[in-house]
Amino acid sequence: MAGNRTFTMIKPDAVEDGHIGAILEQITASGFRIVAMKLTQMTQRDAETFYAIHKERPFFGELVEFMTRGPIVAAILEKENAVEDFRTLIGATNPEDAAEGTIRKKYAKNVGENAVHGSDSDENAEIEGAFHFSGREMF
Ligand code: 3AN
Repeated sequence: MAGNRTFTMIKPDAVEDGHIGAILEQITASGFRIVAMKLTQMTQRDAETFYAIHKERPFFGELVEFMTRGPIVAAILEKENAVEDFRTLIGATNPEDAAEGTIRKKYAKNVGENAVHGSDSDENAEIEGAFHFSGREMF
């Protein structure tokens, strides 16, 4: 199955703003199948572990605070070339640089509160999916 799954989160800003339905509609209309999904909230320890790769970055504290402030939707998605195609669908990290029609262009507020996460490699998709879901939650 390598290469056809990615992991996403609809982040607290987009959940607070009521965009879960619209974002899921755009994801499924773009050909992604939902393999696993839940509404959940990350603890401080969860966020520090999930984003450990960024722990030396100046925005780490802000990132952890933001990602834990409210519920998120976590999901595993399946499609051929999932990681790359999903990164294209969500657009650039900074919504100012994101292409027209992308999820971040439509719903992100700024580079920190940027509405959605998308894995950046097949390896990270696997790690991130396994962080949030057990095998019996994947379909
Ligand atoms: P992406 O999510 O597009 O892969 P990364 O991996 O560079 O972007 O950053 C991970 C997360 O850290 C971003 N989704 C964003 O929420 C946050 N982030 C990135 N750069 C900044 C920044 N300059 N200031 C605040 N938060 C940031």
